[in-house]
Amino acid sequence: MSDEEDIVLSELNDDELVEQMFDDLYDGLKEEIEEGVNILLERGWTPYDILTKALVGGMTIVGHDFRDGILFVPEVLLAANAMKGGMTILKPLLAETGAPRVGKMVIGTVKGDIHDIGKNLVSMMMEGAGFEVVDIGINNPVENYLEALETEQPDILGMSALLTTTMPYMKVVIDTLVEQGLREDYIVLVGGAPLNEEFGKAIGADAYCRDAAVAVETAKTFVSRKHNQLAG
Ligand code: B1M
Repeated sequence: MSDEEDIVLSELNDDELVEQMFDDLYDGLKEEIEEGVNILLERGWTPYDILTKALVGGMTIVGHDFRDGILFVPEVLLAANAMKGGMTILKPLLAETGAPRVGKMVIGTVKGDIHDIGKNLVSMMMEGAGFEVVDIGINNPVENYLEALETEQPDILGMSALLTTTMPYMKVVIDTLVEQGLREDYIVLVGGAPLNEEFGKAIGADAYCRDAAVAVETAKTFVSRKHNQLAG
């Protein structure tokens, strides 16, 4: 008999439950993750803490083992799917802050890249902080960004890339904005695990954002600066 079968999530204390959620995320158990999220919510955890401590914490372990060749793509996909299950529950709650709309952002993962968990997290956190977010998804060629910017007229363009092979495409997008005389119309924020501040500067972005929380803070700073400039 395996111990696993006997585990009743609601009987675990908070620390044990989070540990168990790490295991369940690792094993791609979506229903268990959803149950764990709901239990933590019932226990008064904030959606933000559940997201960062239980889900992102678990995904970090998955990331390490993927890097080290212990997990493979199918397992990682299952883990990502389980994480999405939890995020679906948290998303409306994170957005429910009642904060006034502070700005608008178009965000998408660049061409050749299908990673979207980080981007989705940034979107959720931005919404939670009162931003309107238009998510144009994954694998976006420059045309998609231009179209969305034209239609949506956001304050911010956000781009995400998780591969060293796709991150240079961010420069293609920024260079095209420059060519078309549009660069100064938008605050350009970039993020993704392989990027760093130097890269952000080198490609002409306004800022590199290490994580979703930094993205929110950076977006707020730049938008209020822009509004002050317009007012002044
Ligand atoms: Co991919 N993958 N993957 N993968 N994958 C990485 C990125 C990798 C580092 C794994 C590894 O080898 N250690 C590696 C890249 C190596 C490199 O480029 N140097 C890699 C590889 C190689 C690949 C494939 C090529 C594997 C293959 O097929 N052989 C392939 C590529 C597919 C493609 O895109 N064309 C591939 C596929 C996949 C899956 C489909 C299986 C799955 C993606 C599922 C999905 O996204 N729906 C997947 C996953 C899950 C990962 C890891 C394990 C986890 C990524 C993740 O979701 N992290 C990843 C390893 C790792 O990063 N540790 C890996 C959690 C997320 C919350 O963090 O995305 O960094 P992150 O986002 C953060 C910040 O970076 C920042 O805020 C977020 C929240 O805090 N941020 C932004 C991100 N975007 C932002 C945008 C902003 C601001 C902040 O704009 C304003």
